[in-house]
Amino acid sequence: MQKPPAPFPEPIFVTRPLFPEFSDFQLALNGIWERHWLTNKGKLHDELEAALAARLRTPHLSLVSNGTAALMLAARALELQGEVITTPLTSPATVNAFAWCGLKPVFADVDADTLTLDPAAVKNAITPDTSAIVGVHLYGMPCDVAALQAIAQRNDLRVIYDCAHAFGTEIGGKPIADFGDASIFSFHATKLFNTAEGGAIATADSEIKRKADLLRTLGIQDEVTVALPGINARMNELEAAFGLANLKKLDAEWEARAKLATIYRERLAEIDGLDCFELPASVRHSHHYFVIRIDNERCKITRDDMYERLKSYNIFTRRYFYPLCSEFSFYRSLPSSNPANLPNATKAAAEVLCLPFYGALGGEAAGRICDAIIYLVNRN
Ligand code: T4K
Repeated sequence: MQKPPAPFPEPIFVTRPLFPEFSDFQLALNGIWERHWLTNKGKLHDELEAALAARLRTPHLSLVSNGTAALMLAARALELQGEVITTPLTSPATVNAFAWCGLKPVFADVDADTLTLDPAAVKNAITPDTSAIVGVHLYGMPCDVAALQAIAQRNDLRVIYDCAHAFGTEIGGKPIADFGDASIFSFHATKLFNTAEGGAIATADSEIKRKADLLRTLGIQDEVTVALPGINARMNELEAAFGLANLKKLDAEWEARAKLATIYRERLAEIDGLDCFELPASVRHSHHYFVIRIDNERCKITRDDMYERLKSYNIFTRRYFYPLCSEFSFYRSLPSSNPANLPNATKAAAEVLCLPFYGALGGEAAGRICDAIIYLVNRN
């Protein structure tokens, strides 16, 4: 029997925000002090907006205050009405943002393997009131964009993609923001690329960009014209400075995470009933999360047991996204929330576990996390 591994002396969380070099941030702050300009399309804001549009290879990008606001603004810019079809296996942000815009969420099941919207389930969920499909590229796994686009075209629906986990993802060399009418990103502290709080709307449609830019700043077009009923969803100069400095560290962070992923994959491959969530070879990984699925029947330990017991080693994993959004008290009574309608999402929510995953974790710590996982499986 393997010796029990020693607990980590400090808590190990699912992620740790990427920080820029302090000197780079400080340099950018000097400029803010000199210009005395804090928000409302500052110099750094515009620089970051341009840098991200180039990095994500999208024709138009609007920086905003967070990913949730990006979803709300996208819904408004596309003038959605009635119902939107989406996945229950996502952050509350995805669904709540549309509900805040007065839209009715309709949940469709996910594909059993990709955990993204199942096009057949989407097709079945369409009613005369449907205005859009909202896909989530969950854990950086792209939705079946071709099938969803075909459904949208046939039924005159708009498509929004939630790319919060898919910064830098490519499908067959195409950037992730190439698909749908609009794509939203989150730059929250816990995201691969972060500005502490932040987000963006990317689109190829100049009219959506025009509206998003107005909507993020109260709809104000000029001193005497308020063109749209907008909100305040602006990114400020401090966040933009943090983001510009952080961009310099992004490639190294991605590489470090790729190495951690290899360690996890190699060490955990041997466990019966535990699978690492894999992306197709044609997809460039965002390395946003490292996700395992524990089959509660086949594995010697259940997902929830693993999640609880790892805490005694000071390892704090997360069950993103359990419970499903369809199980929240305020959505539970929707007809589409019936678990019988969502068998794959229900199963996945009981199986997924996100392991600690950030460059500063280091290979040695990832190895020790694997030791703990393997030990817990074998002692059962
Ligand atoms: N769409 C999707 C698919 C999303 O996942 C999200 C956000 C959105 C849209 C909306 O984007 P935003 O409006 O947030 O920009 C976190 C994030 O708050 C949330 O942004 C994210 N999804 C969600 C999946 O995860 P929590 O409640 O799990 O975060 P929290 O505070 O527990 O942080 C996780 C771990 O990170 C902590 O245990 C420790 C570490 N941490 C966190 C922060 C904030 C740090 O070490 N330092 C920090 O500053 O929601």
